[in-house]
Amino acid sequence: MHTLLSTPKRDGYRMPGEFEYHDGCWMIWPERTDNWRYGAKPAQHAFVNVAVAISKFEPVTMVVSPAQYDNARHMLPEDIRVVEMVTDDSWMRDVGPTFVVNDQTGEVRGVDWTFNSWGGLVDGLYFPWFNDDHVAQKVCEMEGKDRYRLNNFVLEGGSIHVDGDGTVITTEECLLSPGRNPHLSKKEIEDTLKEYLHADKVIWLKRGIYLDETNGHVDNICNYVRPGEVVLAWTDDETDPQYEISKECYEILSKETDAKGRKLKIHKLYVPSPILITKEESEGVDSVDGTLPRVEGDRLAASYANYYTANGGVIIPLFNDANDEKALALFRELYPEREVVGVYAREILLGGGNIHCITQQQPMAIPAVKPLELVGAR
Ligand code: KQY
Repeated sequence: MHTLLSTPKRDGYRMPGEFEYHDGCWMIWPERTDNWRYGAKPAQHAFVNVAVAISKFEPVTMVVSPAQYDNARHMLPEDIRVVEMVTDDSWMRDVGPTFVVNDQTGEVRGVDWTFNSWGGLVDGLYFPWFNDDHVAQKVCEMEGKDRYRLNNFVLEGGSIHVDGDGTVITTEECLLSPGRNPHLSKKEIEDTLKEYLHADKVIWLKRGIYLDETNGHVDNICNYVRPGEVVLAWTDDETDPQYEISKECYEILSKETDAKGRKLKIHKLYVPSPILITKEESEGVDSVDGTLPRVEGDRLAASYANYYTANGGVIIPLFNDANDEKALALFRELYPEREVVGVYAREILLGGGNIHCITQQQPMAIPAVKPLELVGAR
């Protein structure tokens, strides 16, 4: 594994859309008891369900601490690879590498952004986070992938979505937040995204889901189904603060064109009714100074947009809500070529994210040039 000083754009690498073909999916085992209730056992069952659902479509690797190795190995089926690594929590979307591909040579590399626990000492969610900041490098090393490391640019994978065709969608709430890159202007942030994801256009939404503790990650409010087509978390309830946020996003998206000049087709994806933390759920979490507390009655940032697109399948969070069926029906319509699988995800939501946040795809690059031609060219 080499650390490269150039950029993916200069080297001909791009971040593919999640809907493109994957080599596999990475996850991290939950265990910290100040975020996951009751010794993280209910969350571990939920993570197993997600891993098993994804493993029907592509290989899954679960990263596990040495202390949890035996337990995780026992709870996970043997076709899920379990590897030891020390982490601070279990959000592979945000701490793992953003993989980029070279469509000519079929090579894959990792982008290793700086991770600071969603806002560092300004409004980060736990301290310290240095084990998490090493995860991308360790994954690249395990996979033998070269990496681009950005020491002066904080970003989490959940704060960007791409269409693989030149367009990035993100939110101002997150990328312009004071805890991430206050030394950079909006233009400098946009230029960095373009350079490291190989994009030509950034679409800026203002805000993410109401009360999202990540400062409004885009992956909880919007997702690409395919180039030119997105789902947007939605409510018709004008008394819900989510209404104004979703309406604002809709207005931005409907006026925009993407990098290829296409108007976007926007599908409204109704959020579940407000989900509040119960007394029992709150009491199951250890109180630790410096970690975001889980308080009874607090509203969780629930959204069906936080789903994972796998080879041949989509894995959707369910909440036992009246809108679960509506969401599943929309996904079946939008993904006729994939199997739609719902996983009950309240436990993941209680930790502050959802299925998309706990997964990271490793794309497969399909070379346009045959290997022998490459050898001949050297
Ligand atoms: O939304 C995500 N991508 C991660 C959520 C992290 C919450 C930490 N408590």
